[in-house]
Amino acid sequence: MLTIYSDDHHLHHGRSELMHGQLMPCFEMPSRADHVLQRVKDRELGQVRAPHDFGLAPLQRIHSADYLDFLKGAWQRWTTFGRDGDLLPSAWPARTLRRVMPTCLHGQLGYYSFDGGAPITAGTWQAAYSAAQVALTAQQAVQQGARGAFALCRPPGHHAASDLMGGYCYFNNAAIAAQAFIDQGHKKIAILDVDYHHGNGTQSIFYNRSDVLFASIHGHPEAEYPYFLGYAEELGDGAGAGYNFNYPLPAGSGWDTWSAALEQACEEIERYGADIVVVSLGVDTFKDDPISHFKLDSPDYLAMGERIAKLGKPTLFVMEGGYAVKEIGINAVNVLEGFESAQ
Ligand code: 6XA
Ligand code: ZN
Repeated sequence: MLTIYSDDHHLHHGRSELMHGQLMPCFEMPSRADHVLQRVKDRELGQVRAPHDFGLAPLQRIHSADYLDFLKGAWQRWTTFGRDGDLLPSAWPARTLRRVMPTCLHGQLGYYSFDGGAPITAGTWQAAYSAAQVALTAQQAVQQGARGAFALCRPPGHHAASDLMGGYCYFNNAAIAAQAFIDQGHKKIAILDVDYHHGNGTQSIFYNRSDVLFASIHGHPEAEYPYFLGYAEELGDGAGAGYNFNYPLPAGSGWDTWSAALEQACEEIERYGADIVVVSLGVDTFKDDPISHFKLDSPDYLAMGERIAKLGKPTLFVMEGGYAVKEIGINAVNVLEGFESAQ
């Protein structure tokens, strides 16, 4: 399987995030993608290629122009304050407040975020831009006939909404790729999100649409980030009614519980009759993940890939979360090898 990868992800390295009442080093770090790349090479999964540059137009299909402008200029504005730490928001337009657009940097940052988990650093724009191009280049390979392709994206994307960053995400790489398939003539795309966390950004982007089905298996939002979306009763709205499927599972879920949810998600995708499947591939479902609470083990990821292959559709894998850095490569590449083995 072809892998698309850009070294530009090293330009984004957030210093700290708030966890357990303390500022801790960010779990989302460059070595994550480095380990996945190393495993791709060690296992000789296939060629590794750099992305093409498709420009901003495909990003503008998903993200608002004002959000893109803000993100592009935020670091430059921050440096005019003489600061060099990460740029992080501290207030958001939650209930009782108005969704007005302040003129100052911090007010605008709160407007364009839903949490304090997406630090902006000097290289964030370039890294996130390149990650989107990685997704688009892998999308092009599938569009041109590949059975599968792997977009080794970092930073990840599935929490990013049309004009919101959060949860380590800036651009929704999977959504940008799904939209590119639609713009290139496909009628039905299924996004299968297997990351431990609900892909709230992806759900929100396609919630009113029937041309992109979204199915997500994740830690129950009653107890897990992102808390405020990802419940089973969220089934889509308007034209999108009946095209959104959430499978929230309790902490401690292992392969038996998880694979039963995968079976249900796959049956919905089969019923839908998707032309293409886009997999939001997070491996933070792993038993030793430091921020998550499922119990999948490394061989389970082979079985995951095999089940996805049984859908029999051209498939684009887009890297999302996974923080057990030592095993992230094994687990992510196991999904791809499981997919490849089930011809
Ligand atoms: C809260 C946890 C963010 C989770 C990010 C993630 N800071 N999403 O892995 O898939
Ligand atoms: Zn995650």
